[in-house]
Amino acid sequence: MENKLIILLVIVLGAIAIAQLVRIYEISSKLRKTGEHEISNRDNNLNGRMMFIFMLLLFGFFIYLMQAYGWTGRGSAASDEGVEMDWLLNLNFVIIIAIFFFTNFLLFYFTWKYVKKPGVPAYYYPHNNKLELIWTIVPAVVLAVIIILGLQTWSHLSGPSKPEAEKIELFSKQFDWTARYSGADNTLGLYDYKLTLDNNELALLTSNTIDSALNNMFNSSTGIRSLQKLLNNRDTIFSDSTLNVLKMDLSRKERLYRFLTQMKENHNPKLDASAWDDIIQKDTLYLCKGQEYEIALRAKDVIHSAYFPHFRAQMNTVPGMATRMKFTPNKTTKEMRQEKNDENFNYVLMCNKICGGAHYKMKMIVVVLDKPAYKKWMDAKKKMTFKDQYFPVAATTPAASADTTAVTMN
Ligand SMILES: [Cu+2]
Repeated sequence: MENKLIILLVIVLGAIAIAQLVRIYEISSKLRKTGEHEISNRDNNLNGRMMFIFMLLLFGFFIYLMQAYGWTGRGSAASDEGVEMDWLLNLNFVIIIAIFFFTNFLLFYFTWKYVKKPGVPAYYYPHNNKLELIWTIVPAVVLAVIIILGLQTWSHLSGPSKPEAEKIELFSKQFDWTARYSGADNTLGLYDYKLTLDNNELALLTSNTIDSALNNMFNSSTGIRSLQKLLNNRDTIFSDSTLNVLKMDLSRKERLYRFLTQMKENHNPKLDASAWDDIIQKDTLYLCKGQEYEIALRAKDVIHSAYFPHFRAQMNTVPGMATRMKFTPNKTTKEMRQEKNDENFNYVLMCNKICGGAHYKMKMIVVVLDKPAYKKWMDAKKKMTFKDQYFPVAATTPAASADTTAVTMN
């Protein structure tokens, strides 16, 4: 509060001071008997020279900033795709910076060199076809080169990944990330949002998870059975509005139950295996140097954006829509720590879309390991698959078509 008052005071006093200075100048020029609009040669020369000095300061400061913050301030890329993208970005910067220096040099140098001199009239130079041609064709060619190279890079970076790419899914919700590795078969199991349960946060689709969802829909404390019981209970009298809410809830759950029954009928149990061996990983995403990753992206609630600044990779995650990206990390965390001379450095996956109140902390640490270390980590992880974690007793082969009411899993 105090600070704001002082700032306001400084602004007001500054404005008054400038007004007073202008007044003094007006009075003094009246005393000198020259009009305010007549600018002396001395003033002209001074302004011309100051323009030139300003140019030197501007260029000096620009070069200093580039030095201080390292070229464009991004640090080195940590993926093959990032290196490619940085090359293109650097080319753009070289062009932009060269033009920046060239045009600003002309602007300030000419103001100084062609400062008004007594008795020299301004040179009238209305048109030059050659010049017009040059400054149309040169930018057109440069732009065409930038666009063609850009399209090439974009189609390469967004194109399909190689068959040997490891498949990972990133599941986003307010406000965290969950990774799902595709396991030994390198195939991500299917999913359906209607199967979302506490023991199936990612809504993976298997015979057992369908049963589990059916069971929950029917038997849980807020399930169809208890709702029916409540509504049929003659001893309890509900108000009309409560009755409406209960009936709507019941009909919604009955509809979902029908969907789930259909899902169960149409489900091919052979697909279970691809979901059972998936590995669900929270908090830290482990990746392997030199391994290409094909990342499938999902959102549960609102739009998020998966942003890996060091890999130069970013893609929106959209509810109800499958998006993807790919990249190949090319420096381990250890190597990057050495390069940056920072023992605490970590790669990071951030949400780059304002997705709600705690958006700012929606991130995941990313650790890039070398091949042996990654294999060791993965081998340990393979002992705790989705099945091991949540459905340890479930059948791996075509599930016995369990009677839904007999399933005791909650
Ligand atoms: Cu988010």
